[in-house]
Amino acid sequence: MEARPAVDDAALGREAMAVLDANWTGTATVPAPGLYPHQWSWDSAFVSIGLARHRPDRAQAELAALLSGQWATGMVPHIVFRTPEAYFPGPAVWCSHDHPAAPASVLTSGLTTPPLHALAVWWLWRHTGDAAVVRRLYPALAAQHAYLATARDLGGSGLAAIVHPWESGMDDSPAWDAALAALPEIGYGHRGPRLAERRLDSDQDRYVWLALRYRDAGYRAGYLRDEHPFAVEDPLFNGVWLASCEALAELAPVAGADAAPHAEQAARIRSALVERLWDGCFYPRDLRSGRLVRVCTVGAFGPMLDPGLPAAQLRGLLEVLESARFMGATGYPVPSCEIRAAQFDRTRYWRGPSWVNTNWLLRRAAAVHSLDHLGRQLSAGTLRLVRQAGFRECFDPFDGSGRGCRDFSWSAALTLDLLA
Ligand code: 9WN
Repeated sequence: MEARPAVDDAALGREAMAVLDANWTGTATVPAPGLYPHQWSWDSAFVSIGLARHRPDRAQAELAALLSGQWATGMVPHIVFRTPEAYFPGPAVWCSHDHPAAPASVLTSGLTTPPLHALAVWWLWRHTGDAAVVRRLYPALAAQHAYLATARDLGGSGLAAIVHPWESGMDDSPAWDAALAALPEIGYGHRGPRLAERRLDSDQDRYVWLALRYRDAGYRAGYLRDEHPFAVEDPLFNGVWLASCEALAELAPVAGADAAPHAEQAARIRSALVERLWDGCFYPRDLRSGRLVRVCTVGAFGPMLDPGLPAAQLRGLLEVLESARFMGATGYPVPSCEIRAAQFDRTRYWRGPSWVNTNWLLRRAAAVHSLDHLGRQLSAGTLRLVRQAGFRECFDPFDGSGRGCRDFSWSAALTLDLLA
């Protein structure tokens, strides 16, 4: 594993800030130079969380820039194209400029991503007390949640469905293998610049095919409900949404709005999670096959962000998390897939490696449940990863070596938060 000279907290913080400064375009922060040259949605939420205590002005600008890409439907896109740099799939694939609901001023993708944004605004408000930020951003957040509650409640259960693996934020997770395998064989030969370890070419073809089908259907909610072949209720996506609904319930009065609809939405998501996705662990539900996808990934712990998670589920999740299936067997927190699963692969992105953002979400979950020991373990283990290997995209959960790209924004931003 690469050796880095020992750095103290102050130096690590300065290094993290330097990465974020280098990745700042003047309008937004790109996830990493080269590989991800535009603005990604949940990346920006994590960046803003990390900057909240240090550069609240930039944290606010980051979120406002992202929300300028919001569609009239309320959908917040997973990519807002910020630079002329090539990326596949770029604007020509999404054709947002042709869609009446897309913003005229900026090009975007047509998919969404885990809705962490209300939690990020709440975080900023909590650390700055700045009510003006809340008043400015609240309407966009409320519209985003209304979109999820209507256009994305494809199962009619109160949960939002993702319609593409990219919407999960965990694009090559084994959780999507079966749903992707059920799609027709596609031989596009569409090849973007990708790291070899990222994903199989056949998967990349299916990702592109799914995106094009949705685009060609005019990004219509009715098409998603009746025809789109990929529709999954995911515990991470919905756990994040629940936490954001709770955040919006607190923010609403600050913006002069009613908290009750957000609290009611949170309660609906909470009971649907338990009724539909719980079976000893939270599993995604594939709405097309009607079945739970029984592979336990780090996404299973998303509902732990909810302070109201029932005690039985909290106990069950903690048992799984601390067992040899996850934290009990690896030197570093938290593998993205349980290590006893046949699909576990310590070298491949969301199929095994540890990520700073999911570690941070779990640390937040530990804080909301007053699990101080777990919180300290997660912070210390995550800081050990970045101290040893730098602000890499992800890390080998056994030996802590870095994987994916370098100078990755959310690894740097959340380090700032963990150091605070
Ligand atoms: C597709 C930008 C994004 C993250 C996702 C991560 C990866 C893209 C990719 O990078 O996804 O959107 O090319 O695989 O999986 O979580 O938002 O950092």
